[in-house]
Parts: sequence; structure tokens; C-alpha cells
Amino acid sequence: MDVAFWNREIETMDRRRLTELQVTRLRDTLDQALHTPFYRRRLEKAQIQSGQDLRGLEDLRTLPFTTKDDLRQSFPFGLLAVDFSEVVRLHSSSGTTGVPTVIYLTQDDLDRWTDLLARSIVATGCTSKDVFQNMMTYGLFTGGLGLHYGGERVGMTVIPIGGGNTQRQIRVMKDFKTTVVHITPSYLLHIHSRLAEFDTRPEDLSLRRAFLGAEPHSENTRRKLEDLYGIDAYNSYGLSEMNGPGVAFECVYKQDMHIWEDAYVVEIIDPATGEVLDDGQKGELVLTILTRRAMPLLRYRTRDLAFLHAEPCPCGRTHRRLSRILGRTDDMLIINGVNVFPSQIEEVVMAVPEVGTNYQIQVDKVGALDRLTVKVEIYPKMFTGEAALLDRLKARIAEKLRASITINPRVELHEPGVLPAFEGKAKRVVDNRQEM
Ligand code: DLL
Repeated sequence: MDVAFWNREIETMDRRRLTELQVTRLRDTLDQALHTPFYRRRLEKAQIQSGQDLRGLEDLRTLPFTTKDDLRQSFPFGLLAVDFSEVVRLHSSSGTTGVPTVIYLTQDDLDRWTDLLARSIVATGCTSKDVFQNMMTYGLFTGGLGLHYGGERVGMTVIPIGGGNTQRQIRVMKDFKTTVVHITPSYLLHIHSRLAEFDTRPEDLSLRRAFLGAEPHSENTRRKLEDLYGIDAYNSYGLSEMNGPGVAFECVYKQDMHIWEDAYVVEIIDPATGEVLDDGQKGELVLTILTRRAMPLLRYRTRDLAFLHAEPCPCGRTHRRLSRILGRTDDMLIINGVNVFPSQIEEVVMAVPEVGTNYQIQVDKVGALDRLTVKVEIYPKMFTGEAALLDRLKARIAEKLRASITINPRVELHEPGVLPAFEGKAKRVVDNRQEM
């Protein structure tokens, strides 16, 4: 396998030097954090008057976590560590409750973020010869602009098309022979279901790679997309609080995502107790950003559940790898007392060959009990057969789900195009219990 680097020195740095670099950057970050009212209060309580008070990385564990609520309460400027005139860009997410959180970047911050993205893109084997169609939303969301500048830095031809307008996406892919797309997995699934309508087969495209991110997806979904389009798909993880995409990205080996440890201190904690867990143990990902002066964030609780691999990757990069996101501490469904993660359901349905490109999870209250319904779209040809075949398929899917999540769901089979489609992040769970 060909392995290319954007910054070989940093990407393959031995672990001891990498830790030293983290400590130096962490000290600077603490100094910077002391410029904000929020962290000044907190760090003084922890007896930190300057970054030099930090003896080593372990000392970080003595500091309290930062949460999304802290960000909201500090809105708009409580976590800003530079003069506002130094800020060249801000990004924001409205979140489900509507209270915004905002992230600020100086020009240097932006340059360092862009570099992480260039590094990520090159790790997947892309070069300046690629034609890159960026189908993520541009704007306050970080997915669009983040990869846009990363792509330009690598020298790819960047098509800043943004999300939506499927017909135009397909036409542009054909017109400019797009070789790589950046897209949510749900939208890439959806585009496939519409190719025929626009007289296009996957072979008519020049696509070779996809960067998939911004939402959870299973290994089975990746495989499905790779098969449907004949491409390599790479998982990409990030969150606006940590700049956006470019926190962790898969390399050509596609065995989980290198998390860029020169830019982030990574911890996995037990979400209930806050205790730091070892590599290999599943828990909540906690990140400290080391490369942002405008807005430092220390020990930020992402709510994403994952684990770390420490074993070396064949590509030679020394930065540890982050597993696929297994769920979120806040997306677990409790159905008649049983804990179910939507990711478990996705894993099952996407492995069923008859299932097409869309599904939905619905939970209702029926009397005193919860009822789980899993709705899947199946390929049109399935509806031409006998009804008994459909019943058997339904039973087979229900049985596979029961084996994974231990409860019995109702399964509904639908024709393509019936369930809501998404051009950005998908919202697959409809929990009708909350409205009662
Ligand atoms: O979604 C940043 C991003 C854009 C990442 C484009 C990758 C590609 P937010 O809108 O703040 O930022 O949402 C962050 O999305 O905490 C995860 O729960 C989820 N998420 C992002 N990437 C993945 C992924 C962007 N590859 C939240 N797998 C995160 C699973 C993901 N979940």
C-alpha cells in the first residue's frame, strides 16, 4: 500500500517526543486559557497561576471538565482569550435546544486547523490531482469550510458545492469527473437511490474516494457505500468545539482514525464517574485542544463514546487510533428498561442485502409500554415478488435485531423514497414518547 505524508516528522514522531510536545503546548494553552474569565476562576482554584505550574500531562487530570453547558453559559465572549479584533472567523452551532455555542479562531488558529485537514486528506491517498466535490454545508457549520481550505492547501481542485440539490450534485460529478467527495454517509446513500432517475450509473462517475463524517455510521454502512459506488470510504471525526473535522481521520489502511495528538490531548473517561480509562476501554471521549489561541478548551466532554487503539498502524503514523463512534452518552434509548443505541440497529439493518439506502427508528408509548419500530426501505424489485417473501424478510430482520438489542421490534418494509431523506446530518430516531 502506498503511504504518503503531509508532515512526516510530526505524523511519525516517536511517542516520547510527542508527549513532550503535548506538554509544551499544554503549558502555552493554560497560559492562554488564563486570559478568559471562565478559566481564570477555575485554574486559580486548581492552584494554577501559569502554564509552568503544570508538571506533566498527568496534572491535566486534576482539572475539572468543560461541558457544552459551560460553553452556553459563557456565550458569547466568556471563553474568548484574545482581543475580538484578532478573531478572523467564528463558527457556531445552534444545538437542539437553540442556545448557541460559538468557536473563535485567529488567523494562526485557522492555519493550524487547515494543516490538520491537509494532513488528513493526504493520509487517505489523495493528491493535488484529485477533483474534490465538497458536499457538506458551508456556513456556520464547520464541515464545509474546514475541508474546503484543507483541500486547497493540498492543491486539489475544490468544488465548493455545499449540501443538497441532488440533481446538480450528480451533474457536477459527471461534468468535472469528481474523484473524491466529502459528505455525510446518509446523503451518499440517498444520492445512490436517485442516480437512476438522472440516467446515471455508478460506473458513469469517476469517483474513487469518499470522506464520510459528521454523523455516526457503522462498518456495514461503509462497506455498503464502498460496494454501491466501487470506492474507498474513509471515516472522519470532529466536532465544532474542537474546530470541526480534522480531529481524527482514517489513513489508507482504514482501520480506525488517527487522532492528531500533537493538536489534541485525548482521554477516555467513564461517563458516570469521570475516571480516566485505559486504551482499549470504551468510554466518553474527552479532548483538550492544543493549537487554538482564540479559544482554548480544556478537558472538553464530547459525549461521544469510543475507545483508543495504541498498537502501531502499518502506515507508520504514531498517533493513536480512535474507534468508530459507538454512540453518544445522550443518544441512548431506554426501551422498556433496556438500553439500546441507534448504532446497534444501524449495524444490523445495513448488513441485510435486501435493505436499500434508508431507515428510521421510531419509539412510541402504547399503554404503559414502549414500542420500537424499525422502518427500512428495500430495493424496488423486492416488491414484485410474493407477499410471503416480504413476510419472511421482515421476520428475518426482526430476528437479527432481537439477537443484537435483545428486544423485539416491529419491522416495516417500505418502498424507496418513502422515509425522510437527508442532505446533511440525518435525524433517524423519532421518539414520540417525549411529546407525551
Ligand atoms: O459534525 C464536524 C464534522 C464535519 C466532522 C464534517 C466530520 C465531518 P458538529 O456539528 O459540532 O461538528 O457535530 C459533532 O457529530 O460530537 C459526533 O457526535 C458527530 N460526529 C462527527 N463526526 C462523526 C463520525 C461536526 N465520523 C458531532 N462518526 C460529534 C460518528 C460523528 N459521529
